[in-house]
Amino acid sequence: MPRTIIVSNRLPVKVTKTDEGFNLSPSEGGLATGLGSVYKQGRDKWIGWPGIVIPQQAEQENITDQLEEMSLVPVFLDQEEINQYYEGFSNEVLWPVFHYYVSTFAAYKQSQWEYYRDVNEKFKDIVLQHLEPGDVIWIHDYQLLLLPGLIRAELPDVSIGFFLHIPFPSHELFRMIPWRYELLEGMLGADLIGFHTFDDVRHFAGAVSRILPVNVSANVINIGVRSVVAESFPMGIDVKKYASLPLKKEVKENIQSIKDTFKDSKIILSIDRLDYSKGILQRLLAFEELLKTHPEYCEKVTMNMIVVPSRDNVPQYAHLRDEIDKKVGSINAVYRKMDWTPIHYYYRSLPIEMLSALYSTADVCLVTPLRDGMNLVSKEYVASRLNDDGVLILSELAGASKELIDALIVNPNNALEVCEAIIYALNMPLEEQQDRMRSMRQLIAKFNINHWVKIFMDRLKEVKQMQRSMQTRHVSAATEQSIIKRYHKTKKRIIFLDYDGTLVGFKSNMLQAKPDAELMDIIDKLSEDPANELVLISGRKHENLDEWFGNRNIYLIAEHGAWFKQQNTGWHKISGLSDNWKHDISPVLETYVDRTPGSFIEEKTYSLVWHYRNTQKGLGELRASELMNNLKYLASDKGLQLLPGDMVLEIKNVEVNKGKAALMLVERDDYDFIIALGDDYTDEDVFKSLPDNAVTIKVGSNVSAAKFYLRNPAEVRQLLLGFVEEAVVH
Ligand code: GDG
Repeated sequence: MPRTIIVSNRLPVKVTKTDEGFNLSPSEGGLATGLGSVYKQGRDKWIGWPGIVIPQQAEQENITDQLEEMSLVPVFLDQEEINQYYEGFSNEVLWPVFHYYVSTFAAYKQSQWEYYRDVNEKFKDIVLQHLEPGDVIWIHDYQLLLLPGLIRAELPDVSIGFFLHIPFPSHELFRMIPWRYELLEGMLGADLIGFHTFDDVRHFAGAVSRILPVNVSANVINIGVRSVVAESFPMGIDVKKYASLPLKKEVKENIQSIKDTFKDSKIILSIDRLDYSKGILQRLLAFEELLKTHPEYCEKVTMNMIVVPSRDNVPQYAHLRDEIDKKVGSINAVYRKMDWTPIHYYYRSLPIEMLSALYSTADVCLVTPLRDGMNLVSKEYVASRLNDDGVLILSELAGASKELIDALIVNPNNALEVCEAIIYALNMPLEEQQDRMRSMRQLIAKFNINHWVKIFMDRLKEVKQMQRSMQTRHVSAATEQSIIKRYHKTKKRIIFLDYDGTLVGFKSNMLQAKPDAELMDIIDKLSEDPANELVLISGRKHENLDEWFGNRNIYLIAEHGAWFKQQNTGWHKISGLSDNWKHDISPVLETYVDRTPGSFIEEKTYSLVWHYRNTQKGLGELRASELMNNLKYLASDKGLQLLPGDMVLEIKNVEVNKGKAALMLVERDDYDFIIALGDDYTDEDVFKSLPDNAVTIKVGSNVSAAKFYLRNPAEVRQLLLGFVEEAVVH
């Protein structure tokens, strides 16, 4: 069993200083509660900050020893690091931007960024000190976005999972952060990146594809040899723990005392960490609305409000606390009766036995964050309802609302809607409460915390295996040498080279992708050797290939095989084909050009191509799939093939096919070395048509029928140079 090394900003325990020494207690917050019971299995370790600044070396050692017994490893941070990395960059920049509070709170300070980077480095050093071969690293949350990349730079093959516990914003917001590239590159150091919801995955993939020059297909991001997968893993809770707590003696006593206190009054529960994203003030407004517009509920309903102190050194949090104090004070002052107080407000952390009693006694749990990655309080409430009664009111902006669809789902900014939901909840018949609660209980029982850990870890293993199988197909130095050796041993060779994406990179204007001097030199050297038949096989127009390569000693195949030109002869096109279909297809394509700025049509002899490389990101892809759908039936009626390529959609006669063209040439002679290199969909026909002993090489890392792959045109050139340069030696 490989060890898992969990890394997060905070350890799951909080260290506090007492007269007798140091005291360790569980820390609050979703991550600590969620993973706290899981990591203790096996020989796993958890690395993180212990929640206290300890300047003395001797005291640090003392704490390290105490933590070691619990398989915990501290990362000590000094006060300035806490101010700048944690309170500054993490909580004044990343937290607000990721929760869509961008204009109000985010301020971009270079020094905070530098501390953020340095503290991530510090975490990296400690992770590396404790790492053993075979360990799997699981990094958590927004404070450590750079850590996966820093570890990857040192250990290219190690398994790294990353999980973001807060929402990932739309790229429009994310790109406002000055260090957007560095942050994304840091995250992409992981092999698997997990989020709570599918919306977060889409936002992340959208940001990566718009901000970094990498290839993203759906939720897979290809960066060189590594494919990184982004996926949603909605986090669950320790359901058994929350379901068994109400049976404990201490909890039962708490339940009784709450019932005695509130007698006939119904209880609405509100529990959060102090945070503006939790919508605490908005919730108070909705409750005030209820008391104002429905006075019949006064004395019949009480709100139990627990706010757990958090980040109160950050000015916005201190301000929020004051605002909550004032609002609670004013509601209580206006509506209080001699023997009834509308809001029982606690600004403190409560022991779990009290928390469980509060969940058990609440008729309604009001969870209305303005943004929340998941929200575990809502799930804990459901898990605590052993009689299947009680009503959960849940914000549609919490990740949990995607799963707990039987809650009363509300918009937290709409005080009237929340107020009506409270009234509906207070009057909900028991049967309806039980129907809703049962289905939510079933769901959270299945998708519990162990399930979450298991599916994340299983998927990480799969991703790593996928990467390793790609790596074994990558032309390594040894494979390259063996291909070169085989090349030199053979006497009659045929070499098929695709052009765009294989010999040269893509350019925004296709005529800019001209062959450079190095490429011409390679081509000339290869074609000088009388043992070689060099074939350039491209989808480009024959006029274009003729202009660039017409006078070279090579065989040219243009427009996917519609045109061909043998050395020292003119161009021929394959006979018996019709292009009458263009009259019907052209007008359709033109409507797409009119609707999509930046796109254009290229006309070839037997094909029409719709190019969308220079259109707005996302729009081109959307239109291309619309166009595919639009032309599906028309194309098959007319014997045409729709070929999606790299930012193009080509419509061509089915008979024209690079595979057929290549096969025709291969069958003309008895070759003892056949090699084909190509990067796109149309080259797959070549790979499939060639005999088994052919060396087929895909350029880029997508799925392919080729035996090997190379990453980019530079690697292709290196291999070809190997053929010609070694010729001198052999
Ligand atoms: C982040 C994301 C995501 C609360 N009061 C007390 C107490 N708690 C515990 C609750 C719960 C946890 O704190 C709060 O978890 P949330 O999920 O509601 O919120 P965040 O701390 O903001 O967590 C969030 C989470 O990460 C996990 O990925 O769901 O969206 O923001 O477990 O029970 N615990 C104790 N006393 C209290 O007074 N002992």
